[in-house]
Amino acid sequence: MRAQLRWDIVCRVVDNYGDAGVAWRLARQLAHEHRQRVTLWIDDFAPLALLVPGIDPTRPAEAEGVQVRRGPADARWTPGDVVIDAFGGGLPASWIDAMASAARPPAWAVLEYLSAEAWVDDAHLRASPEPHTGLARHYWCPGFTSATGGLLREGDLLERRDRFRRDPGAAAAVLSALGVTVPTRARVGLVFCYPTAALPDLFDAWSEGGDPVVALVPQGAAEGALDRWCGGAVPQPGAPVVRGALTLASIPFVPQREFDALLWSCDFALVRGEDSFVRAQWAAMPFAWHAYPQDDGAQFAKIGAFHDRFLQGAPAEAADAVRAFNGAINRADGTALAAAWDAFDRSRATLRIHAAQWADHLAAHPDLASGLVRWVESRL
Ligand code: TRH
Repeated sequence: MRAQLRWDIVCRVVDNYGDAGVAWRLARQLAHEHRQRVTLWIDDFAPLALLVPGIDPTRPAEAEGVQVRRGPADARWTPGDVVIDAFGGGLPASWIDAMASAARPPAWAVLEYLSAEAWVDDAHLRASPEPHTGLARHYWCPGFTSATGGLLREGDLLERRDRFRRDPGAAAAVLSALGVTVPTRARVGLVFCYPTAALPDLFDAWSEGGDPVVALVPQGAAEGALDRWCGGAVPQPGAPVVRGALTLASIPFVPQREFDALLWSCDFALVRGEDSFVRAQWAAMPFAWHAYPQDDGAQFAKIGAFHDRFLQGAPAEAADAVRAFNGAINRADGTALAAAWDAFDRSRATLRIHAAQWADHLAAHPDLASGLVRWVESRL
């Protein structure tokens, strides 16, 4: 029988939805699948309220078995069994002191950013003493190999995905609930990327292309590019903008637990950050990854490292198409985008098969939450 432990997950929101999204996904899975007692301490309820319906941004809440509290600053807290510092945002000095004076200090893990780079294998589970108390913090590094901390994946995710795909009406039902009608022969793509100067060039390529494309743009994403391309007359949910072969459809931001079905309803996706990037991989679909842009261009090493793993064994033409399309998006290279899209689109059938093999390969590794639970139990 598994021990029911008290977990405190601390999340300081830097920007967008991914900090809250990853912390919430982990919290929910620990509570739901592993029956742990979980509190998520978050300093900004707004992104969480979008991801999780029913969370009231003004007050503490309980959602799907997780206690949600504002913090960690100024929060009254007594140490439990495990503390997870999501993305290394840091713990208040009062928490660290309380942990150091506890009869049995909690296990303390810093959940790192996801990377496919080779150093992650060595960095995973490395310990570093907290300078004032000497308490050991362990770095939990998500990643793509069995030497890393793995990826978040709910136990029933792939089964739900396959069931959805076997249901001939499932995708149309999801799209129609979002107010989207799909013309015959159209490919449907989710456009969830960062603001980039190149996006209007991609819209041009789609609009001037042969086969129809329906581009689903979640509300709040890529607004500047939409505005520029549409000359201010931006699409609204239920009222798309149609130009040439492109239907540009604005869709409401869906709750996180519906995000997978949105991906499964698409033929391809542009995803970003960390969580949507991972979900597109579990969706086993052709996707492009707009990595979080960093001032020093560090994202390009991450993209290269990911491609080296992901494209191993992929047919050369499809692999080149992925590199070129991702390159054009991440470099905001509008002039390269039309040709890159054509090649990517031509490779879609091959990429679908490759993506399914990749998802199976990843699913052979333990998922992140299960790995964490096992690590904590091994320390009891
Ligand atoms: O929003 P992101 O860009 O998040 C981030 C942050 O920039 C953060 O600072 C950085 O640390 C991190 O990325 C790596 O992208 P991401 O990670 O894909 O998170 C988006 C979340 O929003 C993800 O959980 C999926 C969810 N989502 C929905 O639930 N519904 C929606 O309709 C959409 C479009 C997304």
